[in-house]
Amino acid sequence: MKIGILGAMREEITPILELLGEHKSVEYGKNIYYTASYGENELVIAYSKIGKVFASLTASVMIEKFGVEKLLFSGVAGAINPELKIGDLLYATKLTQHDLDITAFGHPFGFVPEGAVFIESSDELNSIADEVAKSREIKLGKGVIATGDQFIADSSRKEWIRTTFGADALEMEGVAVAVVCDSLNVPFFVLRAISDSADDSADIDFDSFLEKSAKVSADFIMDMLKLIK
Ligand code: 4EZ
Repeated sequence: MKIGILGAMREEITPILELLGEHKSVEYGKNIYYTASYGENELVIAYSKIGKVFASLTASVMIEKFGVEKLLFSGVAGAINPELKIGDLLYATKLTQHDLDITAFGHPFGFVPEGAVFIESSDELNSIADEVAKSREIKLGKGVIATGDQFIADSSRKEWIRTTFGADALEMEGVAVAVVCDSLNVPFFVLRAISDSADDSADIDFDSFLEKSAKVSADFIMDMLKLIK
């Protein structure tokens, strides 16, 4: 099985490349794709750069150019659900674009004609995650992830995203991967470890916890890989 592992920032994939040791790199579309074998699987790993546009590009390239058959995202997120603390893990059951707005024409937030407000992730990959969490006794949350091209460091915007979409966490790439994979029929999984609470200390927390939380997410993804056949 050829599996894509995607992060947004270099810090989000570095722990994976370190664990793999030997890997090759290929440059394409102004980005670098790292390839390696891991057990029975072939891996293609990259960080897209931040935001929905770059994430869509990288997910598309992984699928169309490198032929990945499943795509796993690993990274960090801001917490919305107050039960989520820094370092906690959650995966997205469904994802939405919180900054997509043609409400002037009577459409709901997050919707454009012929699209959908929410995109659901792969049940099969989500169950593998549940299995890993159970066997390793790791606390793993799940819920709605809201994506937008904004770093949220504002409690009232965060509250708006919670009430509008029922979101548990927010970040800047997940739904882009979801839209691409859903359109191209590739099962996908989005995992995030909390780096901040998207409030007025989000910038400071993000800088302090990016590396540590990115590693929490990456380690979990590596455990999942062993169960994907
Ligand atoms: C985007 N990622 C943050 C990129 C920040 C700074 C140079 C995750 C994330 C996030 N996104 C963690 N906390 C967030 C927050 N509060 N708002 C948006 O995927 C780049």
